Amino acid sequence: MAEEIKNLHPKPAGLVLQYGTAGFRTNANQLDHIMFRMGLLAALRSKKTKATIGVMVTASHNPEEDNGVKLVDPMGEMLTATWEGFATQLANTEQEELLTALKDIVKKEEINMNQEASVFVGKDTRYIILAHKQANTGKLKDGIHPLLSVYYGLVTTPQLHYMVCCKNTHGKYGDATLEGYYSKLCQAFLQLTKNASNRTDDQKHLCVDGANGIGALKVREMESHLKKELQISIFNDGSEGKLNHQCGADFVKVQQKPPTGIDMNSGDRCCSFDGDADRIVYYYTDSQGLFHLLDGDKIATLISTFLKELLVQAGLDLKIAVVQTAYANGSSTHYLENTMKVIVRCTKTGVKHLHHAAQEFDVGVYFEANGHGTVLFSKSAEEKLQQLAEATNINDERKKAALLLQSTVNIINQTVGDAISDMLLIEAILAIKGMTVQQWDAIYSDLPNRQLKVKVSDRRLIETTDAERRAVSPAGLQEAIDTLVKKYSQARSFVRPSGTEDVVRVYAEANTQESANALAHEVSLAVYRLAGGVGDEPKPL
Ligand code: G16
Repeated sequence: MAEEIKNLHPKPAGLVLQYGTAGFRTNANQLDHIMFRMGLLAALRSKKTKATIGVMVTASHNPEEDNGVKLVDPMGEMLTATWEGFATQLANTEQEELLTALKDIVKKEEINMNQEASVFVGKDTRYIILAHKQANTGKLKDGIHPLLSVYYGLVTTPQLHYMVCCKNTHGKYGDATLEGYYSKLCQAFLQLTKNASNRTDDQKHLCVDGANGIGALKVREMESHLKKELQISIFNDGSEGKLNHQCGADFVKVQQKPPTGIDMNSGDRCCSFDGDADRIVYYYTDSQGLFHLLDGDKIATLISTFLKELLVQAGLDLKIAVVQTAYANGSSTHYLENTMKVIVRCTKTGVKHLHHAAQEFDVGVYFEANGHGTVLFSKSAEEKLQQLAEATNINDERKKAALLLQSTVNIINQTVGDAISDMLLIEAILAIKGMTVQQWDAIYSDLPNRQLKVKVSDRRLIETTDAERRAVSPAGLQEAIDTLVKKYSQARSFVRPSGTEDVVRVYAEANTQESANALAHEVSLAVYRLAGGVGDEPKPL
């Protein structure tokens, strides 16, 4: 390992950063040494796995002044937990210890340093928004030998995950190019929508809020492949507004209102991506001007209903499950378990946790309420599907269902939640079922809910258990939450430290919006008082 790296991109003394829910995220000015060190770690991970590793430079839903970086493992999945630990250690090693810390990883993981490394690098539009961040790409490149890497330039996060998987499956998953990605997904979309009865241009129309991020650029690139079967009006394409500011999936979900910058008429079907296009939520306003949100839970319900019906028609006995987090609306869990009769699992926040839980089933549909999710098909489920689609001795109904399921597999980006792929799947399902966004919304009614953020001096003081549904520290907090929840009907509340922002998140739901707001506020106050709140006390909503 070259001695000269010792002095490159020094770490500010004392700065401590954590590889969080989705990599490192903080103000872009603090990331110089992180980019360099993650370049080095990616090269080591590649040598260890003898596969291509991805490095995505993004801070997704965070405000424009933040940036971040995360590593992508060989099958396009999130970095494995042990290596998240190495990433945190490496990030926090003081400069003079850097070489020793790297050698430690090499020793612990028994890495053959003669093994070639291969790294795919992508970035979202934060780089072009703030000129000084150009420097960060340079730092990353310093960590990875130029001959060992492929720079994809501007891509969405899920596109980079997809490329890594394509490369490591030697093209079996698809071509590791943007053109390959668009043509695989759009061909599947066109195959699926052949099964829809004639649709008007209005029915084919969708408004997309690009969050002023990369998603808008990529939807434009893809549009011609859709042959006008989906007609998209793009808003917040980055030409004017600020990234994620008053727009995008996170804003729409948390604020429960439409983004600014969108021109929507009552009844129009609309969706919002987040800054790096790995999340999507749908919405519309009704004739009374009332806003209706169709979040990750409604998306999971639509997709799992569609898949379950097709599995029955195809006569395939495959185990299907839906994976959610504590943020899932109580009504969605109730509907899935009691009406749809599917298995429901709850995991900690972070798609890496949902992804692993979904892998335990033949068909695992996983979605966070914030719109981050996808569907996983086990290898054996895909094989059974393939056999059925090729069978000659089955009736037309089974054959049709098998072919629809095959196209569904092809439209989905199984590596990670992907706003573009999810959008195409949802549009195809609505088209095939001849369903309006209002009919989809009416499947069940959400319990009113509210999310808030509380600033504390050290959010690590809050520790949770039971898939983040209960707080074990600080002392007295869970008891306070339990007492508050008892005051309201159909109520539930929990708190957890964010892994992407320096805040504690508070979630509350109850039978009325007033109660959900009041409960969220009271729980925020409890967090503020018992967990070292900073700044002003939370005010009632
Ligand atoms: C990331 C993760 C998501 C998570 C979200 C918020 O999303 O990929 O799984 O739900 O952060 O996490 P937290 O509540 O810990 O801040 P994104 O879209 O920002 O990459």
